[in-house]
Amino acid sequence: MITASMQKLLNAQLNREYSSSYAYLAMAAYAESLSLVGFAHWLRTQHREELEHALKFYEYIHAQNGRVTLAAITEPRAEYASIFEVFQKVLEHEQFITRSIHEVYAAAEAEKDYATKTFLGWFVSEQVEEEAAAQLMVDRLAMIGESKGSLLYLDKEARKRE
Ligand code: OFO
Repeated sequence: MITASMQKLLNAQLNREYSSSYAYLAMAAYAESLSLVGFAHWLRTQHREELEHALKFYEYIHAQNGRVTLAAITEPRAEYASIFEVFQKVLEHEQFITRSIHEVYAAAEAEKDYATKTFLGWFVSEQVEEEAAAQLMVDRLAMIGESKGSLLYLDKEARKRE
C-alpha cells in the first residue's frame, strides 16, 4: 500500500504525463501545419509514449490499492516561432519532468517506500534518454540555422523514430 501523501504525488505525476502527452500532440499539429511530417511523426511518437507513462502510474496506484483521481489537463500551446523553438520547449519540458520525478522519488525515499522507489527507478532512467533525445534535436536544429534543405533532411531523419 501507499500513503495518502504518496497517492497524491503519484496522481499529480500521472496528470503531468497526460499534460505532456497533450502538449506533444499540439506540437505535432504545429509541425503538420508546416508540412514537416517527420517532426510531426517524432512528436506523435513522444505523445504516445507519454500516454504509456501515464498508464504506468495508473496501474501502479491501483496495484498498491490506491485510488486514481484525474484532474484537468493543461491546455497546450498551439503556435511556435519555429520547429527549433518547439524542440527547445520539448527539452525544457523534459527537464521539468525529470525534476518532478526526482521530487516524487525523494519523497518515496523519505517515507522508506521501497516499492515506489523501485517503480520510479524506471522513470529516472527513462528521463536520461528523453532529455538526450530532445537535446540531440535541439543541437542539430541549432547547427543548421536557416538552411531549408538541411531542415528537410532532419525532418526525414525524424521520420525514422520508432
Ligand atoms: Fe517525457 O517523460 Fe514521461 O515520464
